[in-house]
Amino acid sequence: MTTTLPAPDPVAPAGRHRPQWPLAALAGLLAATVALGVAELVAGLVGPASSPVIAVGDAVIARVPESVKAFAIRTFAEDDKVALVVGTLLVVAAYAVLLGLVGLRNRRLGVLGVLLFGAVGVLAATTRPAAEWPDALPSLAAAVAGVVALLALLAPLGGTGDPAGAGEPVPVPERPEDRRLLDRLREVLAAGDRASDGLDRRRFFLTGAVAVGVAAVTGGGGRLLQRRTEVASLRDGVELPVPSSPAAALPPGADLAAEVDGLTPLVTRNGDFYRIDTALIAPRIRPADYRLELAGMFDSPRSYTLADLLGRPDVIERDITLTCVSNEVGGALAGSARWLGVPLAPLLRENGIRPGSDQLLCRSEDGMTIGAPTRSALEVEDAMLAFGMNGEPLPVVHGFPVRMIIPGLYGYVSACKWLTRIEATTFDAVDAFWIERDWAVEGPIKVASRIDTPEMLREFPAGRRAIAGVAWAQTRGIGKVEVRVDEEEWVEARLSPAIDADVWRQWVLPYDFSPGRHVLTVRATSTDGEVQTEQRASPFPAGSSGWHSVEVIAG
Ligand SMILES: Nc1nc2c(c(=O)[nH]1)N[C@H]1C(S)=C(S)[C@@H](COP(=O)(O)O)O[C@H]1N2
Ligand SMILES: [Mo]
Repeated sequence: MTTTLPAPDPVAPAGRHRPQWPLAALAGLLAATVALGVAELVAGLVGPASSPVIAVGDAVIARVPESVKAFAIRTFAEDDKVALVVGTLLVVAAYAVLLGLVGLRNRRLGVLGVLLFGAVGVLAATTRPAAEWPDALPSLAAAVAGVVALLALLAPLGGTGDPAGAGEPVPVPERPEDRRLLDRLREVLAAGDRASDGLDRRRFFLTGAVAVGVAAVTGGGGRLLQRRTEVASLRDGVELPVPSSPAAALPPGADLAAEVDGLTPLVTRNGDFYRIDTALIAPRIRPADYRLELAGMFDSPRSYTLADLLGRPDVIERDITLTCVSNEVGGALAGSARWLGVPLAPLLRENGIRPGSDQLLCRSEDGMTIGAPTRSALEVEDAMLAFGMNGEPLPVVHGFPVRMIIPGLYGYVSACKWLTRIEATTFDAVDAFWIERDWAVEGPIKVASRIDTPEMLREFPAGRRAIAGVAWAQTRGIGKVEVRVDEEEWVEARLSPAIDADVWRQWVLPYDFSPGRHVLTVRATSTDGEVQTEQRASPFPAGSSGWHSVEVIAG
């Protein structure tokens, strides 16, 4: 009868060996760093959105439930994308450590793990709406580099380089002298392991240093390449037309922010304008390649180049406040800009838009779909295709080269950025992206007001001080803003001059603060008499409502 003993475990050898698993974990991390570095380099050649980190992040955004998205926007505000990239990297790091540990025991499994990682990258990069096959290259290159790096880094650590024989039970010889021979063999092998320990470490750290170098050079080089392909420089070459219908110059003193510290400026600078979209990397469209395609329920749909749009005789310039449906009461997801573009209605009519269409399904370069009501596009004054923002071509993150703007509708049902296609259709026929996710089909902006200053819970000297903020009711205009301090009567605030019904108005109320805590509340009324509702609603599914209230401290 033969009994069997387990083979000596090469990972946990007997004796005074220092454990190898921390080095194996490090090997996994370094291999991942090399893989990501190489991926960035190839992405530099193929296009930034093909980077596996970006592609996986994009894929996550497209698939997470609304509640998680809302949580991310709430928690990280506009850093939500940074948070996602950091989160993706943390998951990759944890997976890399695991692969290092698994690989130490079983190379084949380790290699398989790296290939799986590459496959996820390939899948994410090639299933994006605008994907082309070269988008798979960064992930493929990353997988190859990852395998090479992992094997090279694990080699000095020993372990089961050849999984074929390792781990299999060795029959225990029946003759005692054979058994002694086997034991002796094991001792010699273990001694050899110990003797080579220092040497192996040196080789490990040398290999590790090479890995860090490779990762730094490829990653850094990739970043540089990616920057070189930026469209930002092309944007500078776009020459904006002079509007045939310019916006009136702002009257002197129109911007009350000049007199009140902490009040939101009347016009939001492009760099300060809130940004909400699902694109980790904003689509880069070369002006010469741009086409706007009309499709669906038109009698004679055509397509437009950027030059076609810029060259139209009916260019308008308008001040409009854009608002996000995700804005919380008192939130900052609203901004005002001077937009330059062509009015939508004549363009739609020229192409023979059919009366049966009630939805314009707008598609962006990155595959996003935004469904705007056809009636609003035709009837809301100043609904436009915008190509200019505050005197510049649209910034890349705000939709360069062309986006839609419809005053009075939240961005998710009107403001499609990187707009490449307008399909005249019906709401019955198709659901746009956010509607599939159960946001309201219609998104009229609710009457809203916000207190900017004094800031919540930041102590200021008691005495006279301005309470101030902004209020908006696009298409109707703000007629009145009232402020209540503690349980006192509502008092009407002074408003900034009315510029256009589509722009917010600043409001200011000087107040004598007694020392202590005070609760300030604001409510606005539109020019057609709708008082901002006190009824609280959260942003999902049709926009937040309720009065903005802050507790302040006068010292
Ligand atoms: N292509 C595209 N367009 C988009 C979005 C998007 O995710 N993708 N988000 C919309 C939403 S929800 C809003 S509020 C506005 C925000 O525009 P901004 O980023 O220029 O402020 O863009 C809209 N247009
Ligand atoms: Mo939005």
